[in-house]
Amino acid sequence: MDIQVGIIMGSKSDWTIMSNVSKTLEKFGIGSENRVISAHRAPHLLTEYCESARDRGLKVLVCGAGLAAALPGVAAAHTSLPVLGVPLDAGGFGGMDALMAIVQMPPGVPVGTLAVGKPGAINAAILAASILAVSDEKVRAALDNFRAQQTQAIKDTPPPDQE
Ligand code: RP5
Repeated sequence: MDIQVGIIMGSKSDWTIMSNVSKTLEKFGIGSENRVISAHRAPHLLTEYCESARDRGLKVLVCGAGLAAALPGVAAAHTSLPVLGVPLDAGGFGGMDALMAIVQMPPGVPVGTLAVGKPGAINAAILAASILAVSDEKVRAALDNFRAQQTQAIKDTPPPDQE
C-alpha cells in the first residue's frame, strides 16, 4: 500500500486519539505514516517533514495537537498540500483552546479544521479519503461503499422501543 497520508501529532500523548486516523484510513485502503513532531519542541524537524512531504509522495497531511496547537497551522505554512487539523483535549478548556488555535488561520494559509477529539480524528481520515477519491477510483469506490453501509445501518436500526 502506497503511503499517501502523513499523520503528525504534537506528542506521544496524542496517540490514543490520533490512532483513529490511521485505523480509519485503512478501511479505505489508504496507507499512512505516523510521526510525533511538535511544532514548539521540534520546529526544524516539522519544517523538514512538511517541505519534503509532497516529493515523498504524500498527498494529504493530518495534524493533531492539543493546548496551543500550532502544529497544523505551521505545517500548512510549509506545504501547499491539503492540511487537516484535529484539535485535541490535552487538559485545558475541553479542547476549545486547540480548536480556536487551529481554526483561526489567517487568510492565505488554510487548515481544514475538524471536531475536537475522536470524532475529528475519524472525520479527518474520511475527509482525506474524499480528497484522494477525486483522482483515485479505488478510494472512491471504498468511500461510496462506506457511505452506503453507514446509511443501511441506520435503516436497519430498530427504534429503541421495538428491540
Ligand atoms: C501539545 O501539547 C501536544 O499536541 C499535546 O496534545 C500537548 C501535551 O503534550 P505532552 O506534554 O503530553 O507531551 O503540543
